[in-house]
Amino acid sequence: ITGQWKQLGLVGVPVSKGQKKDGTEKGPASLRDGGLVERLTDIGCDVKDYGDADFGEVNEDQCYDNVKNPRSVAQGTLKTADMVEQALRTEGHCLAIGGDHSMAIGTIMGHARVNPDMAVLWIDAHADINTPLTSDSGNIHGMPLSFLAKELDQYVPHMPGGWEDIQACISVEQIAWIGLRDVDPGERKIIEKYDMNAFSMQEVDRYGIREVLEKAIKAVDPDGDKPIHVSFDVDAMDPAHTPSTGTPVSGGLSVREMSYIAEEVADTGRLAMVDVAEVNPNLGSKQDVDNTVKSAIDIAARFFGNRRQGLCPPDYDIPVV
Ligand code: 6HN
Ligand code: MN
Ligand code: MN
Repeated sequence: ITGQWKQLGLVGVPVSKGQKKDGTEKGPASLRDGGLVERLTDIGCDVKDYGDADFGEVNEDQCYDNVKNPRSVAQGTLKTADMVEQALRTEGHCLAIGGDHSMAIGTIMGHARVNPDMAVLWIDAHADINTPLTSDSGNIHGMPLSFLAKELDQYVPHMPGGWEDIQACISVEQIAWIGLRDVDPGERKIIEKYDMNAFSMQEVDRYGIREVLEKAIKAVDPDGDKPIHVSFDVDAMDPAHTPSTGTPVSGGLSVREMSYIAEEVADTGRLAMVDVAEVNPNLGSKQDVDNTVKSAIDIAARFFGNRRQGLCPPDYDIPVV
């Protein structure tokens, strides 16, 4: 048994306040309506849907310096963390569907309560490690890793409205990126200063996806014994496949490269949790939205056991005439 026939908790994270475009709050609904649960069930997953984390409404959510909507994001993050923790403790595996990528503050926080030594694969066009002070946009979805990495604590201001309860829970060594092609200067500085494991599209072009994935996993899980958390931003893929996303960047991962990542990570047998972030059904044409939802569901299913070589349930018998 590789990745399939898994007990799986599903958690919706309908956050959109981590960036400025409305629509990502409908990401979880668009993935559910697109048939996500049926697809996972079809490949043998036993899915328990925990519903959506409550992001409610925070009135009077003033910026903190340039950081937008800090209280709304913090409060939803704390709820997300609790739901993810519960799903992981009960089901053993969890799929979190967003939501902008600020969702990962909560999912990784919740995951760290269960598996503090997890390895994180961050599959994204962006590094998402701006601090509130290096960020030009003030959008929290570009900052999640700066709140999560202990080494960066000194660079992150203590914000009000729930952030008191959000503590860095992983180390820079536990993180590897794949797919980068739009990295801000402050982010690049952090990557270099902490000698972090960053594989941009240049490395994908130089080594091919096989070697890049091998290097990335070796870097964060050298002995092959750590639970793996994949944070998959759909903008890691080329916008040809996932156009309905807030910050598309051309020259992304192909369906084949992304499928390979998902199949190989599933094959490790150590995949604990996947985030699917940045699906925004408000952006693009109906066709764009359908394509984006389909790509996201296809890849999520691959992480949890669907393979290009085909699948056969363990009790299948060839019908005899
Ligand atoms: N994402 N680096 C840019 C920023 O605003 O900090 C873009 C971030 C994109 C975040 O796609 O999850
Ligand atoms: Mn991104
Ligand atoms: Mn991202």
